[in-house]
Amino acid sequence: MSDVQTNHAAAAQAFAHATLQTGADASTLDLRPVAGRIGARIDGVHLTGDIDQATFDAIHAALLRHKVLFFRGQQHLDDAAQEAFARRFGETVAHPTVPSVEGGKLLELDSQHGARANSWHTDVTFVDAYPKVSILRAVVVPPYGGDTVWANTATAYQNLPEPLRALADTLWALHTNAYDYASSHVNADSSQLKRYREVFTSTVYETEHPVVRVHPETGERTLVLGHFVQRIKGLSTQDSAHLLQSFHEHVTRLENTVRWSWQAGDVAIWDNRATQHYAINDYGDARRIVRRATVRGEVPVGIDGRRSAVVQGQGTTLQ
Ligand SMILES: O=C(O)CCC(=O)C(=O)O
Ligand SMILES: [Fe+2]
Repeated sequence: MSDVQTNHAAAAQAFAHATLQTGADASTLDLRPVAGRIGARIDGVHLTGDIDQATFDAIHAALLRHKVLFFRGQQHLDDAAQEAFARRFGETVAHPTVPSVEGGKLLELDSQHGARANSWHTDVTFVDAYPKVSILRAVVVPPYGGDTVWANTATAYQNLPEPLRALADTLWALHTNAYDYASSHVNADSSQLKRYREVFTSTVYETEHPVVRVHPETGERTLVLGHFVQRIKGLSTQDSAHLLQSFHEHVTRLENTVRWSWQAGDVAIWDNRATQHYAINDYGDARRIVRRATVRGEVPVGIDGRRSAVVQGQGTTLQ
């Protein structure tokens, strides 16, 4: 079987599993894939906190299958309604260090405050039970640029050459919010970014995760990496950096990604246990504002059954 066939077989299996779990059928949605391995657009759905259960279940099943879903024209959502919809997936959580938008738990990323997430990451992996689902709403969109790209960390794992996959299965990595901004951000010394970093790291968190986790809903294996990784345990800094770079190149191969060009009122929902993302910083001084709701996740479990462990900072109870 070719790699592509293997992918599709695995995705179909995961989907069958998800369908079984939720009793939903994503085929009831007006859904079209946006790229080959990740991402689908859904039309004809009005997202609200009280969306009917069958539609919600279909969205949930589609999310597990496609990893990121895009909805246009959701201008009716305000902060409270965005959070109410997010609560359908579980308990919403505030960011551990960045203050929320007043009155709720949403995280705002405003380009004028230095919040430009132009580095590959999975959200909040410096805590143990990092978010399972993130829901992002475009509030202000620049006249050009500012797209976001997502990568599928399940297909990235499946498509690793066998020896690298076997190695990944054995590895653990230390994640921290006090990561190396300079290595991942151009102009990291701008005073604005420095201020943002000060807030972001006001409490330092460190957590050890398996490099490969078993997805609690689909049973798929996914890679747990991205810019919060400080190093792979048991390796020298140099060996760790080389190996991380190899995995990173597999995760971010263009064939393994989907890119979304935002319009105001768009909503993107991603399975944060099976993706990484990157917000492209190519819009100069133009304003770009997005708001994110996050849903509490599960403590990752590696393929040997071991769970992630907090090294520093609060664990699951206070994220
Ligand atoms: O600005 C974006 O498009 C994504 C920002 C981000 O990383 C996030 O919302 O988690
Ligand atoms: Fe993010």
